[in-house]
Amino acid sequence: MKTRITELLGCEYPLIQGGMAWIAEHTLASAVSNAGGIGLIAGGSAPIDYLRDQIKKCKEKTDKPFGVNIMLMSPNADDLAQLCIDEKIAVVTTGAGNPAKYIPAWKEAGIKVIPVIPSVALAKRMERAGADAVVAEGTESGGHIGENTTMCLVPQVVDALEIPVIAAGGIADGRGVAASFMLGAEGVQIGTRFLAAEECQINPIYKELILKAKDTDSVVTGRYTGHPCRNIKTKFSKKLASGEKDGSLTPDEFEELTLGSLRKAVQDGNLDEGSFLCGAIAGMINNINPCNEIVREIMEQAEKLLGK
Ligand code: TUI
Repeated sequence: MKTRITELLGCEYPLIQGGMAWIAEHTLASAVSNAGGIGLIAGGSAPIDYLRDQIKKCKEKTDKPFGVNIMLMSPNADDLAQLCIDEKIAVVTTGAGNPAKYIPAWKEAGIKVIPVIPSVALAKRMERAGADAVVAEGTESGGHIGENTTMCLVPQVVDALEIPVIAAGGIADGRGVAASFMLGAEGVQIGTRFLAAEECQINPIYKELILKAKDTDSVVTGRYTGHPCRNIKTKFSKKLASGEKDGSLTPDEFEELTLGSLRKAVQDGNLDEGSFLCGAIAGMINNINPCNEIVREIMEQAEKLLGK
């Protein structure tokens, strides 16, 4: 399936793995790239030495292109952005902010730049700033989200831009890919489906939560802090949601409770204090499979539906 995205990134399939903080490390990223997509290593809030080591290990596991996601709220974002240049990373995606100040240097270094955006306004700013493509991410996504849905956001971003658009949020099989293409997207970004990949290194308790999730099992917490996040319903996320709703948790108390909660979920499987981020599509994910099977199955189904 050739689009401007496969051409831009030099990959077989127009499928990018989500740059999930604490989750997207070299084992997962290299497996997705080896499967013909674009794997991403998440910089998250990691120290620079961690990301350098992950990039080195990823290069050892794949000779295909892979990328790095820069989470712009990270205090280390400047250093991680420079590391991508030093390491000659093929593609950088960004989240949770406006990456305009980094784009000239990334472009100068030959890096393909793909900001993740939750609105048409930001998409237009990114195109003007020199982005090669954007990921239009709907509120169905896991983690830090905007308000608009994939179905509404993607065609509006497609209409507003000349550069290619990658759809994200609520896509986990070939039907989602085909639907995204019908909306005008030329690629997809998929996160939650890869939580149930064999190569995904998260705590088994996290994978079990994804496999058991029903359609109604994700909840958005933290709107009142300005950082809304979609996660799986657990005792902890329900406590956050009710504290937010009834006012028994102030935004500051909420932020304090969630500090470090991604690591507690991903590494420790801590159901009492961990934030298990996941997209609203988790209810459709019922099997653990290797990345090459996941990617092949999704793309074969999409190609069939699109009559290719
Ligand atoms: O970034 C994500 N998803 C994430 S980041 C993350 S780690 C985190 N931890 C605590 C608080 C916040 C994040 C977990 N999940 N997705 C891409 C995304 N970007 N979604 C929304 C945005 C976004 C929001 C505002 C992008 C740009 C933006 O711009 C604001 C501005 O400066 O104009």
